Amino acid sequence: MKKLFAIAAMAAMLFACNEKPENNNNNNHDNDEPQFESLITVDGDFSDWAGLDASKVSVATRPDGAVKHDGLVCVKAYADELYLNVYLEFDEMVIADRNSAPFHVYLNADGDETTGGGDALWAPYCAEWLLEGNIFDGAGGFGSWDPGVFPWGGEPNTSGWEWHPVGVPADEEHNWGAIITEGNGVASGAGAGNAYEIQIMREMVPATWADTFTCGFDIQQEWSTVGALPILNATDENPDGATTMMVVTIDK
Ligand SMILES: [Ca+2]
Ligand SMILES: [Ca+2]
Repeated sequence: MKKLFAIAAMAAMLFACNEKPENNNNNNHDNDEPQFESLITVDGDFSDWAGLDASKVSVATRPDGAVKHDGLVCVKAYADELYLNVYLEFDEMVIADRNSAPFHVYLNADGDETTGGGDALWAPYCAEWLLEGNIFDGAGGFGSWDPGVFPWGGEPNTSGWEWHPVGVPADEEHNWGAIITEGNGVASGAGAGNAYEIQIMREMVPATWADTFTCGFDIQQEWSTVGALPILNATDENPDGATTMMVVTIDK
């Protein structure tokens, strides 16, 4: 009888042991589901950008001649299934202070020109979101750009610094208007030389994302814009070189 009990107990144990691998198999099935891998890796090695289908990459370059905010030389944007990837080159003569260089991404994420507002550099003013972070680490080296997220709280189609939820003051108590503060994993970045790459996880920005959206980029020193793209040459009629934002279509 004892023996029989022992056999039954062993059988139960075996059954229990068998259950585990089965569960693991189930987990493995979950893991077998195709996981998205971006063609861009945030590592400060920019050779991956050369491998992209150029027809799917949006590019803005600083024009020759007089440019009011000439600190950005080139910006590329590539939106894949998950991310908005951004590559930028800055002018080291302009971005001389590596302690603080806020980089902004203005997003007309919904692609709707009747919503949002924005910066006077890009018309129409229709960005619903602003991402703000520093590309440097505050100690002279590159850091990982992990921006705060600010919603447009001003009147539609107006410009100014109205980056806060409607009715919420943009003061220290309210994180200066950010609904997600810097350092919460919205994006990551890495740099080398005078170039930098960024990967923004789109679903971390609580936006309505259109398949085709527009964006503008600026970089600052001492909290003043010194570089912007897209931008046109400065003229008497258009001293800021204001233009339209960059058009990006998600590569699905
Ligand atoms: Ca890379
Ligand atoms: Ca909009």
